[in-house]
Amino acid sequence: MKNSRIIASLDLVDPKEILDLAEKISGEIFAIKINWPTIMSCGVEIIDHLSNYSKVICDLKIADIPYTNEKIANIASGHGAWGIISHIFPGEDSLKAVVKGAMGTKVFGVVSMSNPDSEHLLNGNWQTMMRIGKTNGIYGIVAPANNQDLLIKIKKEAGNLKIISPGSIFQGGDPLLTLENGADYVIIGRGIYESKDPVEFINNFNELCKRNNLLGE
Ligand code: BMP
Repeated sequence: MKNSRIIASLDLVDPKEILDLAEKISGEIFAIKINWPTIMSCGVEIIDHLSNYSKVICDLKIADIPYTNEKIANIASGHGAWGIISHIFPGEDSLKAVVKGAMGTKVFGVVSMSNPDSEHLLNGNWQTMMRIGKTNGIYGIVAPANNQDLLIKIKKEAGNLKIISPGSIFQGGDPLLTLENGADYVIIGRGIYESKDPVEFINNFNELCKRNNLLGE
């Protein structure tokens, strides 16, 4: 579905299972996100294979020195990633290297996280990280679906940056409210792949978005 607001986080480790599910849902979502468990279990080629079905966002949360960051981003881009998620906290030099290595693949920067203890270290610095992101060519940011107060504040200052939000359902967030409060896309993992019928779950959520005038362009 061209205008779906769902990014399906397929954090599965069996290549057949992930490709079968990707085939079933690809027409009804915006993109698929994969993370380290999938890439480490299935190999980096899983990015190429999934790209046959959908846009693929590689959630690598890159957080290293510039030299290493550039290489990581470049490998993901070379395998067809549509998007890459990077940390911003290591600093401007490190983020610049991600954007350079990404070669046009869209970079999403983490400005806050959904795990409760991210309040202690990371989340308080979201404004600085967002400023660094904006001035270094990122396409979007990651902000939590289970912390609506923070999401609303982040939305007010996000400008053109797309907001993608994890933390719904299994982490307590409400995906519809997350879109209402300004996220462009909700990232949903276990809520989809652990549901009895992932296709039905996705169709129902797309329908709910439609009824609430929340379908994207
Ligand atoms: P789930 O819907 O099953 O909780 O999955 C959420 C996904 O989003 C996981 O891949 C997780 O690593 C990722 N994520 C998150 O949950 N919170 C964040 O702040 C950033 C993430 O990338």
